[in-house]
Amino acid sequence: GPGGGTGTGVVVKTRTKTKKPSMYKVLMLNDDYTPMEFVVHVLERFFGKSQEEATQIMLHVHRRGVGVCGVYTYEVAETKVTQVIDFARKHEHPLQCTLEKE
Ligand code: TYC
Repeated sequence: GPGGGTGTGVVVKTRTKTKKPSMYKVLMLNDDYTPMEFVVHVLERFFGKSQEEATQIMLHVHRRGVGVCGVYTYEVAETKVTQVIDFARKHEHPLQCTLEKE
């Protein structure tokens, strides 16, 4: 730190400012085909929502077209998006979700 050294005459500045990671919203998109119960299941399974919370989010997306599933660091958010799209694909549903920087 200021005035500090390593004992070898080399002064090392201690950095105390830490950068908070950028946060990313995972957004769920509405479509005409994915069953409502499937979307609720996805929100429970991948986003840790209760059945009540999941139903509210699903209905919001159904009515408004898009809704927030959760907010995560980039790597976690990207993993959720991939997991949801792969899971929907496996069940032959067109459900889509995406990332948005906060
Ligand atoms: N609109 C779909 C239906 O009527 C339900 C749905 C809700 C689909 C949310 C996708 O992200 C979604 N079956």
